[in-house]
Amino acid sequence: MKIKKIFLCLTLGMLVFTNVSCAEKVSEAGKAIAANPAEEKAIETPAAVKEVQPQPQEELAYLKVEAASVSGFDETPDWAPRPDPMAPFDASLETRWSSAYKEGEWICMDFGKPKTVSKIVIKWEQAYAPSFEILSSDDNTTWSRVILLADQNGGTNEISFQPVTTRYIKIVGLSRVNAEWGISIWEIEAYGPKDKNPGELPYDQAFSGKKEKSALEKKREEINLIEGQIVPSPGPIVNTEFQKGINYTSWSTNELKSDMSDYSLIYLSQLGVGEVALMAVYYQDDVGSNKMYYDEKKTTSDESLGHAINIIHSLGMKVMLKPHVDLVDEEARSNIIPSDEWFKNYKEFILHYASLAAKYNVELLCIGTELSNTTHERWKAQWLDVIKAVRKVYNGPLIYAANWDEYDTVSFWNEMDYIGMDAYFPLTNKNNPPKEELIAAWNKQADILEKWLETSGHNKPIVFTEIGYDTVAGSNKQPWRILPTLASQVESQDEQANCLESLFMVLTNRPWFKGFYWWNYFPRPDIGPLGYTLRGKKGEKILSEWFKRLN
Ligand SMILES: [Ca+2]
Repeated sequence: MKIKKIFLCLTLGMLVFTNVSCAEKVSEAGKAIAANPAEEKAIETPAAVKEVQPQPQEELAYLKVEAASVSGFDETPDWAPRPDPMAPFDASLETRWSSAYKEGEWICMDFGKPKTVSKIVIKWEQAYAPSFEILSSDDNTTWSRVILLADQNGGTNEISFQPVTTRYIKIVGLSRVNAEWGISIWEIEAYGPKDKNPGELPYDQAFSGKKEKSALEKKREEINLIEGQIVPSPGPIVNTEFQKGINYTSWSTNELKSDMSDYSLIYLSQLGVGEVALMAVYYQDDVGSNKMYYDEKKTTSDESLGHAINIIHSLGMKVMLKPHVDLVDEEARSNIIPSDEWFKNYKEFILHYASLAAKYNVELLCIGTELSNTTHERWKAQWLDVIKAVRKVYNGPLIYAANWDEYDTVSFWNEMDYIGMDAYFPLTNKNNPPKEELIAAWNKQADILEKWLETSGHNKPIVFTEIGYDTVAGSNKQPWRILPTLASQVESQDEQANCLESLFMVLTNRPWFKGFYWWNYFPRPDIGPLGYTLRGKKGEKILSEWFKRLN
């Protein structure tokens, strides 16, 4: 974890500090400003700033926060954590505050009475604020600026300053690392001189109920990864095996090597998950572009993938590596217009991941996802060339993830070990249909697939590389859709659970069906209630019961 220490002290009424290189980054302290700090955005230049060595550290007491309030909450259906202003004050890196997607969002902590504060620690989620200010107030109305910081890099900020006696402290985001996001914080800790804060408990005792390590933390300690070593596979995926999978999705560089991700993978292994699909996402500007590229802010790094694969293998689970191409303009990847140049670049992209799969003992490689416009007969020779090259560097089985409306035009199924489908087939045209109707719908769909296997002559097992339903009423009607907004949706854990149960009930009886990968699970445990994830929901019990029963 990145730790940035900022020491600050007040000399002759003026801020002085180290580790902050330019004068523009800090303003004068103690200046009363507007009650709505978001309105004051200008970064002030102090008259004079003198760098000094940090003062010797006093013994500090942890200052317990009694209450908190925030300017707003993230309302994204798939991503948003529970809207709890106290989430950054619970000593848990599994809970966080995520703001509305605006500038100037703030979180305010209330100590319940005046306390003397000299240090704030902020543990940012990946949506950090490069510039932010810390304000103090005695009445939650009139605010004074304690410090303003710019050019920060997220991770953990440890901010020390001359003690201020205050009941309220507010942290105001002044910029966002990604303008498409809000700002988000796992934990905030406040400290002050021990002699000025009598009666405060040490941090550990303030959260004595949390002192006990969680089962996930204990299990993580048992996993001993040695740097540079690659964990062997627990065994190949064989043809007779029912793949009990989930898609484990991250759209950021380092998330898959975080402790949080390790805990989530342990959690998944305890549910009975047998296979974890990991994405590697490259970006292409639009459907007509010939080139897909690694995005340094969003593509999961090879190091993070390697770490996650090692953890998954340590837990006895297997891996499907599933590279994706996402379009920057958010058009569907199924509309990509291929060319020989596109295939040349695609081959390079997929060979990179074939090599990574070989290196880390990955059990199944998906050579493409929902590239409908590239997989029909017209481009068969190009795909055969890609597949031949992949087989030279990777010995394990291959699968292609066809979109639900694409599978019958893919020209290279004969070269695959499995027929993969992202199986977002519409089931009924009703909200919350009775389970019997969902079972009937799945039987009808299974018959269609069975007939297609017979008539096409493809003697291969089918695996659903993706299948999933939002946790909302009507999710079975168009399971592929992306929810527009939270506000217009009605939660339905029942419909999601019934869709999953009927899938199990029907397809486990079809001998050609060899499993599925639920879309989706996140490394974060605190994902919003309406999305595809099953974490903590009714459907998860069904998933776990069936997974533990199968094989
Ligand atoms: Ca927390």
